[in-house]
Amino acid sequence: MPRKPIELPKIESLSILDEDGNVDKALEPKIDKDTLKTMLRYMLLARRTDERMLLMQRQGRCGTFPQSSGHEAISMGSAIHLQKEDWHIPAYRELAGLLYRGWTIEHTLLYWNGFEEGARPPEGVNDLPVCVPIASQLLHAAGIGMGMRIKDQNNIVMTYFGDGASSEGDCHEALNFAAVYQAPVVFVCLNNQYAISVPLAKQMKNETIAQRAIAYGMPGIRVDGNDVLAVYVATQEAIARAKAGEGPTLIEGLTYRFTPHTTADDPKRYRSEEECNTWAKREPIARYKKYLIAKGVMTQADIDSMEAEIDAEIKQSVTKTETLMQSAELSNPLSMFDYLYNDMPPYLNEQREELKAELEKSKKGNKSEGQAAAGHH
Ligand SMILES: Cc1ncc(C[n+]2csc(CCOP(=O)(O)OP(=O)(O)O)c2C)c(N)n1
Repeated sequence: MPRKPIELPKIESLSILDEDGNVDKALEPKIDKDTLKTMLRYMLLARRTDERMLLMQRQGRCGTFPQSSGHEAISMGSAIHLQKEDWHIPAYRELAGLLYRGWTIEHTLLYWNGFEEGARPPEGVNDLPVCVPIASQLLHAAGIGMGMRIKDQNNIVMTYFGDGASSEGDCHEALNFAAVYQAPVVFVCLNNQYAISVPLAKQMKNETIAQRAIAYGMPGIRVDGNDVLAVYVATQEAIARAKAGEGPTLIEGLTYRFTPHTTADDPKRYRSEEECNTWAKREPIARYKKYLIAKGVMTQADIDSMEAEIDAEIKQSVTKTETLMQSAELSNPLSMFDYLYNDMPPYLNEQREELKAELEKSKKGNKSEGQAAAGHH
């Protein structure tokens, strides 16, 4: 018996808008002006919120925060296609898409300050909240997609994960199940080339993440993740396949994290300045602005006033949320028990009662300390 090569599908890479803002006319998608502007608006809103969150963390006004600067094109170019009944299932660097889906700056601040209310989806969308346990959201996405297929619903699931997440067992199980059940799921990998300090080459031996799609029996593509038009096109094609009953797609967006992993990280210990500078030139928002101006969709003055509006919106939301965080309803630590179970297991009930008693005791203690202090004066 002769040895014969097995023919496998080819994996493409796609780039439409280069880092200088030049567009490949043959590949340029037709997008109406309002949609083009909306994409810029949410990319900018995410970027400015991200920068503000960093400042707030440094001032002690916010907990540890994972910044999303640099990831806006992947998030926005894909989320823009979603209808309300579709599912948006993020990890934690999809701020642009979250804001577009109706999650607010208030949600963001509450979530990263440890308030459960920040994980409550806005009215009218089917989304899941930010997910920090790496790759666990992919199983939810696959399961929801399988459910849609069983119920014959014509919606899709768009889910996101990092390059590090792609080495988790959960990711493998989700991709395999989604393929076997032809679930309408678009798996979008934000390949920013590092899992905290671990570079991609130390956790996988293949050239691209997209090529893993072949092994699962689904289409895969690598796109320039800093090119919102390429992401737009690849996700549009994937959604069309999912809606036609042709199952899931794996999209790898090659990008870079311009910031530390979180506010608790120092990337200088594992990345060179030269590398950061090279990638800074490939940043997604600057090239998109150039494109919009060259196309006559917006002027620089239009963009400036959009940015000013966004800054005012952020300022207002921050003030409102900080007031809310002082309110009695939100600052009650007992609320941590409220959102896990419908019928709480007895051991958690016990813990709740214990905490309640402790809180009352310390409240009384504070009062008498206060009285004692007042007495001294
Ligand atoms: C199940 C699990 N294991 C470990 C961690 C700790 N952790 C937080 S972020 C991270 C790296 C994730 O890297 P990647 O998937 O590439 O996403 P990125 O942060 O680069 O966007 C790890 C290991 C976690 N959150 N969840």
